[in-house]
Amino acid sequence: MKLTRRSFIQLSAATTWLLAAGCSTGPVKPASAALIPRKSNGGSPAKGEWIASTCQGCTQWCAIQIYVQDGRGVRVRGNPLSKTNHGYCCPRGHLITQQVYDPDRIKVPMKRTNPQKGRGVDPKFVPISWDEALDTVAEKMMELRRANETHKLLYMRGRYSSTSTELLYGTLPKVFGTGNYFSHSALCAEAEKMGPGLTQGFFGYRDYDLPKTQCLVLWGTDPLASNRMVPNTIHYFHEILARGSVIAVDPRLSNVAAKAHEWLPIKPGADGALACAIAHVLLTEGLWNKEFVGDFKSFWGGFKAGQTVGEDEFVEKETFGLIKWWNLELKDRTPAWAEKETLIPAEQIVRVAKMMGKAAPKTAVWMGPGAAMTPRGTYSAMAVHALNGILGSIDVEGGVWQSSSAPVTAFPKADAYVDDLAKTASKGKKLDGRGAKDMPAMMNAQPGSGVVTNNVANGLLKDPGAVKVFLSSWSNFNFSATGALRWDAVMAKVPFFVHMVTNASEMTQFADIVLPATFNAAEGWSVVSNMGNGHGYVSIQQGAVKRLWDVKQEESEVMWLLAEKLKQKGFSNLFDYYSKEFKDPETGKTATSALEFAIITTKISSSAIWKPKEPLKGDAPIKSWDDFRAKGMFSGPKYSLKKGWGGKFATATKKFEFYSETAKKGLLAHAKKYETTVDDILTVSGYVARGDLAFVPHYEPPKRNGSVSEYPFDFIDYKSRLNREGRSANTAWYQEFKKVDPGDVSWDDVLKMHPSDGAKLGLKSGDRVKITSPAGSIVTRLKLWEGVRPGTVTKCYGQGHWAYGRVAAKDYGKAPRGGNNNEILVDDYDRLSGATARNGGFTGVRVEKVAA
Ligand SMILES: Nc1nc2c(c(=O)[nH]1)N[C@H]1C(S)=C(S)[C@@H](COP(=O)(O)OP(=O)(O)OC[C@H]3O[C@@H](n4cnc5c(=O)[nH]c(N)nc54)[C@H](O)[C@@H]3O)O[C@H]1N2
Ligand SMILES: Nc1nc2c(c(=O)[nH]1)N[C@H]1C(S)=C(S)[C@@H](COP(=O)(O)OP(=O)(O)OC[C@H]3O[C@@H](n4cnc5c(=O)[nH]c(N)nc54)[C@H](O)[C@@H]3O)O[C@H]1N2
Ligand code: SF4
Ligand SMILES: [Mo]
Repeated sequence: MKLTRRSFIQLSAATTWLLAAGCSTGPVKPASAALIPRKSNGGSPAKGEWIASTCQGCTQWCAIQIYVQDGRGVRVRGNPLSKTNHGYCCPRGHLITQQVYDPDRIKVPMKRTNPQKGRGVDPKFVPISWDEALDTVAEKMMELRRANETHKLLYMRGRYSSTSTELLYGTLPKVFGTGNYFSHSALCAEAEKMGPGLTQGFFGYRDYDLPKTQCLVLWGTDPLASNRMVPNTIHYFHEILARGSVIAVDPRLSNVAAKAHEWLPIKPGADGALACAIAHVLLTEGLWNKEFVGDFKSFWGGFKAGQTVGEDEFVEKETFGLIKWWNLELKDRTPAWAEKETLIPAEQIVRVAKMMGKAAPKTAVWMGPGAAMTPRGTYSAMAVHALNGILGSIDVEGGVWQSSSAPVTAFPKADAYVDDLAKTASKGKKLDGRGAKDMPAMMNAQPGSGVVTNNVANGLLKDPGAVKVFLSSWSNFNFSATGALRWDAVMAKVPFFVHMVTNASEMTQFADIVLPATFNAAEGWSVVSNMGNGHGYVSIQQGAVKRLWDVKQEESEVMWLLAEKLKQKGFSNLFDYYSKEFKDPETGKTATSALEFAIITTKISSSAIWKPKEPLKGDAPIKSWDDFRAKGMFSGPKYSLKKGWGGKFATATKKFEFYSETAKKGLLAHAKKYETTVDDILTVSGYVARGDLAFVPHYEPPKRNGSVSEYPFDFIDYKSRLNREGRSANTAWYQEFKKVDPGDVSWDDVLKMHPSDGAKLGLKSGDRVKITSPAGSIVTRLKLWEGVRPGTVTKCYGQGHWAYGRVAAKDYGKAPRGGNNNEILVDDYDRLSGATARNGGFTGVRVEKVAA
């Protein structure tokens, strides 16, 4: 492996492609014509083939195909076999070609030569070989092992590719010996899972029977543009509009709100009040679903505003605690009361509730982060999701389903390779503060089990010596995390930071070693699984295009090479594990190179599909690995209804819980750990509920950072239709088409304000304005827009990069294009889940004109 850098690059570029195309695994076969119902137009008259892959531009993880000509990817479409995207990708899928060929990608490993670190400080990166880069990383890691302080290794992942992430996130910390490994999921949408979790025992993302839904309620989400299942929503949305009703609950005129029959521009953070008022109307109007919820024993029974009901008067069927919920919370939640909290007219609340009730159970309430990723979001997520319970739409035709899955083979166990040092070191206290008295983080109703991603920065600010070596991949917390400036402060102090990414974005500016990553959707190897439209599926990533630069997949290839280096330096456990346990399911052979290792792991994960022990239900059988590569995906059978009915919900009572014994169990356990009461836990964690209210969905008034007098506007953040999470802003198409986001303009970043507020402040469209919150301030352009209510301002997330590349930043490394919302959004949490708040107007801002 002694090569000059130049010959190394040439060699690796050539062999990479040869290996990817040939290797021991056979050539990539194009999907056969019979599989392709649509006419396959190439990008040009030149010959090419559609190669299956998986898009990871959002969490739908669509099965796609890339049209490849002579190794170069030129077009993208949905995999025609997909039952979830129907052969189409959303607009972001098409950005893949620009992202993979982004001229600003990191092309070779680099090391920092400027010891000083900070925002705007030039790292003075110089190119180095992979050999030198990994040698340096391994040496730093070995110093930790020699000093018995392996827990001072921190690994944080941002986005990741389904199965291969296990080799990094799952096994590196375990075998090396650190408990300090964290996923980005608490920045993502964890609070949302608490809604179905604490009522239904299902802590996951839901599926919706869009082909059969009569009434679709889009609550705090805009799935024509973001959230999950965008292509499926685009596919069915017009049909639902034509045959039934669509209701959007969003403080901003989103894409779905613009097309919906009813738009409820709710006061930010007041979702719990609206949900409870709708529940109140459904009950007082007799519109609850009798088959799911049950009924009064006597003909004379009924729900009357302000009046309690005796628990023995009502017999529930699939649910638990309806009467407790009514008595504790709902009886006083009248539409007139809710109008004051939500600013939605009482008559509209009644009208919408009746629409929902009449279409039930074919009413699907699609709850998204807008109602959940807020400081008290657990309870509003519960309240919004519980409407599905009242409507009986849980697990029925036209309703809301739990997820489906298709099989994936687990990797061999690593336990035998975990030594005593690693075992002891992994048990230490975690840097994210999960399970602290004021941070119950009770994912799956288990206190202390949820990750608190954004709190790692606070942990490090308090104890800068806690980490000596920090590895991170596919992440950009200096941009993507609220209170982003904290990350600038933290990262400037980390002694040794290794970033494994495609682009030198904000977080990379603090790196000591930069390892150029494959752009996984086009260049990586992995098996990705997800579900949608009633089917679970698995889909392949198989290095569809030729790699132009000296990049490696961090989750597999880099792990192999790093393990090799650690072995050379005296710690062989990781390499022994990878090289002995991972066997090609076809040939039984173990890997001899990094890329072979990546391919073998992909084969292992997918072998459940092409080498099943029992015939699989679902798509036609996949006959072999080659067949799987050609087709690229496999979908399981259609969702079977009423999964949880008949006492099979995974809750404490096995019923759908309107009174959550599940939440109670978790909260009592947490209180016991601190020898205190649930009331005390809720107080220190920032919730207002006391007593039994803690266990039912209820209204918690919005928590706001910043006083109304100093910061008069509620700030609303949302995702761009073109954001591939934080990763597409450096493509010209992103900038050029930015105007597709309602109210936005191309190549710019506008703060939108209601014209009446503009008039009051003497501001007009085009003015440069400073937006200031308790966390900081950013400068951008103003646009007066009717799509937001007075008192609320909104700006899309995604712009404001000061690094990332020459398109995204105005002046790379120095000046941003627009402003990053995360520099003004306050670092705050829904502490019951540990999720970071970004919605619900929890940050107050003021807006002032500055010189143009
Ligand atoms: N204000 C605000 N903040 C948000 C959000 C929001 O809506 N508003 N959304 C939040 C959500 S839901 C999430 S999930 C997080 C995401 O935030 P993060 O987890 O931090 O991930 P990204 O910002 O998407 O990742 C960016 C980095 O990944 C690198 N990269 C791109 N493609 C690849 C690849 O294929 N492989 C590797 N190894 N690296 C790659 C790029 O160099 C880039 O710097 O952001 C959160 N932050
Ligand atoms: N286009 C696009 N799609 C994506 C992604 C992407 O980056 N781009 N990322 C994927 C990822 S990682 C995730 S986690 C999901 C996230 O799923 P999304 O549904 O995209 O989540 P958010 O970006 O948080 O969107 C919040 C929505 O809630 C609204 N909102 C804000 N405050 C409130 C409030 O107080 N009440 C109500 N009712 N609504 C409010 C906002 O206007 C916005 O429409 O999206 C995935 N899909
Ligand atoms: S960005 Fe999401 S919805 Fe769009 S094609 Fe990619 S995975 Fe599918
Ligand atoms: Mo996310």
